[in-house]
Amino acid sequence: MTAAAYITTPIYYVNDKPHIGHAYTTLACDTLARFWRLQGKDVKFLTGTDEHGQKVEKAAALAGVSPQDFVDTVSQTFRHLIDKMDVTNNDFIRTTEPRHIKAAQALWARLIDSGAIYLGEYAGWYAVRDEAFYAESDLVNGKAPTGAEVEWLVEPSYFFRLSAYQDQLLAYYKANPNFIAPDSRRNEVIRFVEGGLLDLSVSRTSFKWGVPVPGDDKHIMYVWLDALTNYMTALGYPNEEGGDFKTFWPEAIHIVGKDILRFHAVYWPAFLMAAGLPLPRQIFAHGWWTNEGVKISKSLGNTIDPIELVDTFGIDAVRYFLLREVSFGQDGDFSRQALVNRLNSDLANAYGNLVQRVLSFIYKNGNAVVPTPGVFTGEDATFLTLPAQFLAQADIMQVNRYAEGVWVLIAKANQYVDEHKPWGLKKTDPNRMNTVLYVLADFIRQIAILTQPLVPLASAKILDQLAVPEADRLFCALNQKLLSGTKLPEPTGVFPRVQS
Ligand code: ME8
Repeated sequence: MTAAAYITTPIYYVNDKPHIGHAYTTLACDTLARFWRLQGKDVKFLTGTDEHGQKVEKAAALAGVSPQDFVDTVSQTFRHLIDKMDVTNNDFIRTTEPRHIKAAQALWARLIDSGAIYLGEYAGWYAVRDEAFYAESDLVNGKAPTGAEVEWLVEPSYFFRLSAYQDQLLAYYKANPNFIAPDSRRNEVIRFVEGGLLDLSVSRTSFKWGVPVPGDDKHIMYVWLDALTNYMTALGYPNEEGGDFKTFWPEAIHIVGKDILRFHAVYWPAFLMAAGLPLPRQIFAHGWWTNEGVKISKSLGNTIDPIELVDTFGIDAVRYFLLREVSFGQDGDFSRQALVNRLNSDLANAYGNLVQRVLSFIYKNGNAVVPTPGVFTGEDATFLTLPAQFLAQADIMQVNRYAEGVWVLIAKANQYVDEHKPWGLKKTDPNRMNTVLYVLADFIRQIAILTQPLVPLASAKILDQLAVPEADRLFCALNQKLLSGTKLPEPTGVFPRVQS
């Protein structure tokens, strides 16, 4: 049976246009999805937009359009970004779709049935920007800890009995140490839950733009309860017997920024426990990007437009930089100079040069076919096993380490070229020259298979230049060999140098 994998990005708010932070999460998920497909897994990859809530209602009013028109337009900008970045999601969910409203209401009904939701009254400090209530003790200088403005709100509200799930959550974290990753984030969540949980207000009557509470449509559902359900909607929930839900739900990995970890690692599992539904496999929280050392924010006007970056540098370069530059899980700083430096050193100099010098030499001096090797030395044979050895112990959840590891192999290939100097062998030992070139070409083939999740366009181009059939590009093809005598196309440069 083929193993299944299910990966999700957060669904992004449509009150603003996409920026580098959104692009980062989506590209990280795309890289993991591509990696698992190369392992032969059946992968479902979901992204989408979070379209309800007071923030959106207010933004639409400000723009002078209906909330629906507003969300239709902004959601499109997120789809556009995905197309632009060649993201391989198989579904794009919008919380205003009928399939989602049905799923959110079905989950609500189950929480009512299990007695986990009750009607009460809410009074508290509400921050529209965060879509969250804060206790008096949370406020910093009269504002939310995030800096958002708060307002005092009293309204009838349904509550979720979050307080009843403290022990069950802590027991679950303990029994499933990989449920929250990385470890530092897991410890943070455990400390938070140990500090005690209050029941959570899960409905609103003060505005209208949301999923109506079944049977009491003066209330709309709290946007986070609505939003989190998206991950199940896309698998056909409330149809739990459907193949997709059964196959993919237990495999779910939610990749989120650290800002929304609490919603995913505390509220979401508690909702699911209360509804008697299985929990996702993992919540992974990545770190936060700053821009040249400064927090990214609309009000500071320093957001980075991913579309502009892709237009300037190409998608492979942008994704390589973002994924390679920081440890997956840690914060990172974006700087244009760092991006240019990395492109020139890692992509153009190390990888691009290797491919270009080996393939052009074969093209010009080897009749443009895969060379026929003589006998391999022990060193040649060992060298050719390095990529598979590396892959066997690679962990794609440490995606920057994966990139580092592949680039160590690239450095080894460059070293092999320098040590064995195929061009110098042309006159003295053409047989050995062909062996060296064959070893290098096959090593490049293997590297290009490994780089597919990181730089998919360039990797495909390199594999095309080695005439590797589409069907032979999965990880299981690493151990195959290039077929001597196969005609090769004229090589062209893969990574241009960038002016700094
Ligand atoms: O929170 N660095 O949506 P959102 C890294 N709708 N990642 C960043 C980032 C930055 N500076 N800025 C944003 C929401 N992100 C909810 C989610 S899910 C059921 C509902 C990324 O549009 C990061 O993934 O505010 C963060 O968690 C997400 O965008 C927040 O997106």
